[in-house]
Amino acid sequence: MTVLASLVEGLASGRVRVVDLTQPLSGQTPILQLPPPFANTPGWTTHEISRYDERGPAWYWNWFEGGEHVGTHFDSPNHWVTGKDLEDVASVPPARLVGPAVVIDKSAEAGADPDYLLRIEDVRAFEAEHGPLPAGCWLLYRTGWDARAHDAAAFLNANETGPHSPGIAPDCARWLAEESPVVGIGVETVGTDAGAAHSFEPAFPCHSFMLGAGKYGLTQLANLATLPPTGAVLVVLPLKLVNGSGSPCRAIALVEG
Ligand code: 23J
Ligand code: MN
Repeated sequence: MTVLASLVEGLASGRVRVVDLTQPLSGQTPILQLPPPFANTPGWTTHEISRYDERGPAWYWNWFEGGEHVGTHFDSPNHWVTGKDLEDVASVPPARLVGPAVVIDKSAEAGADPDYLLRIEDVRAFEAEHGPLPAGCWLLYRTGWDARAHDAAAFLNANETGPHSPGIAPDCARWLAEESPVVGIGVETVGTDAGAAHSFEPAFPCHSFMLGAGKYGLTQLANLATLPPTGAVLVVLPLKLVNGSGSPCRAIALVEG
């Protein structure tokens, strides 16, 4: 049997499940809030064209406007100055959009400390238990933040000192970008960097190192709790926006068993 025939059989028999990792996209979708003096992205807005009415008696359709970095979305290398001469979102090779996923669960740590930062030793401990990170893998970082995604205030978790949400320590971001086989990092939070990452050295280290290395980001994921630590296959499909810096996307995982 061919590999794809086995996959089709697995899908038909239910031995391969398809898990939706995507948050719903609407005017309620929480959006990133950068501190002044930086410009912020607009959120998502849908406008009705017709709905079985005089504007179009037999059809319903909408048009929409919104930022490239809204909701569950993909960051391409040209999003950051460190990757400005690298791929735009339309140029990302499709083979990089399908690959093995590993899920590192730090939801207990992030539940106790909303500023929790993933460390190199966390990734090393994961590898000691589950084996080395596979070539071309997507590292999916579970923090439990998806439980807050329906509530913008809880999701952004800002107080007088700014937003507090988990992220990746600068040296870990550099190591993942420059020394690990990871092609992308997926998170449950509004961005791949911690809420407090504007104050890190360098600022926004995950964006800076990962996109500068020609790698990718993926945000606002759902349902990571249902994935195994290893063995899932991620499929992420950003729109092919010419010269785009990213795109809202659908992300799914194929899971066996
Ligand atoms: C621009 C500046 C800072 C950040 C971001 C964008 C994102 O999180 C994003 O969606 O790429 S932290
Ligand atoms: Mn982004």
